[in-house]
Amino acid sequence: SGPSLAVVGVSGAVGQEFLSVISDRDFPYRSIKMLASKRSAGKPLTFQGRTYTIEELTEDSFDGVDIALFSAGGSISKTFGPVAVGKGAIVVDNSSAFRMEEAVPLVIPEVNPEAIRGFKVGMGKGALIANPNCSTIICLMAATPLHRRAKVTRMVVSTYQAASGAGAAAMEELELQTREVLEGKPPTCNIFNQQYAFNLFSHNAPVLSNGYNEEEIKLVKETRKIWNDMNVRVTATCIRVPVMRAHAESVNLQFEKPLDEETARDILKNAPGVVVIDDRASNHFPTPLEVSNKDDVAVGRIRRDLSQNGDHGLDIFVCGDQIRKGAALNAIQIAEMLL
Ligand code: 2RA
Repeated sequence: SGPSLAVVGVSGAVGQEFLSVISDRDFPYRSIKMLASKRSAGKPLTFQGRTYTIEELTEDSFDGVDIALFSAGGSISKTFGPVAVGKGAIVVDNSSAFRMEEAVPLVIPEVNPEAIRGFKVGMGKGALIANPNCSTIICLMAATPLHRRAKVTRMVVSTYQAASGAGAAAMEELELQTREVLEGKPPTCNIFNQQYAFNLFSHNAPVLSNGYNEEEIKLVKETRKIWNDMNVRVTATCIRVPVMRAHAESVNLQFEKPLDEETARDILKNAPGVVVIDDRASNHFPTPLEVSNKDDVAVGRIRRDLSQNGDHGLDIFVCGDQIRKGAALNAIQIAEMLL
């Protein structure tokens, strides 16, 4: 029983994580189609004891599909998302293609579930729901519970983004370069145009005329849409760091109402999908390795922003698995809300 699923981009890092999360959460499905590019079509794929053949994504891939999970890049979503919707499927799209469209809900289930109230499998028509960018999800999982209490007026984010955000090939290249550098060999630079191992650099997304890159602008725009607050002031600096699959983010928050660090810590301890790691005595705070392959986002370094007067500012440090909560888990949680 359950919906008929399609996974678009099943060979990629997020596509594979969709399957892991479906298994981990016993997501119910009547059938599941494994869809990918021509390059992967025909290959066998074993999932939950059954062997599937990966099918090439075509316009006919969505007949009878109830929920289509997309993570195959923006152009595939732009081309095939509307096709799937036209066939009556509800598309959960991990790309940025439709996130800022007025009619498209941009959803983090713990943050703004009301954005997809009424969306249900079998509601008689297709729909498209957008999964936010990973750095947005990870940041807002921690910032939103505080925003709900004291209303964030300004947020400054510095991100330390993992290789996985640039895909499986970037993770492989980081590993390869690390070996090469340790062996005194020149690093292989195919994915990024500079050495990644033992280095860090400004995020590889295109840089706009205002000097921000697209990753930073996503954080600004997606935060405003998800919080439904066009006045909140957000700025960001997104950096790529030599870490495999979990993003880290330093977040400075300015509030309309006072919010002291003890109250903030209590709010975060009770926030869904968040775990507090904030042990000053042992200097133990969130790390990418500690959140990798886990569902929860970890937050720590919770402290009053001493550059602000009174209790109107907080600094926090957040880590979250980019492939899981940053992409696949969030999408499956959205799909669970459609059942
Ligand atoms: C990145 N957020 O980390 C992008 C990919 N989703 O590069």
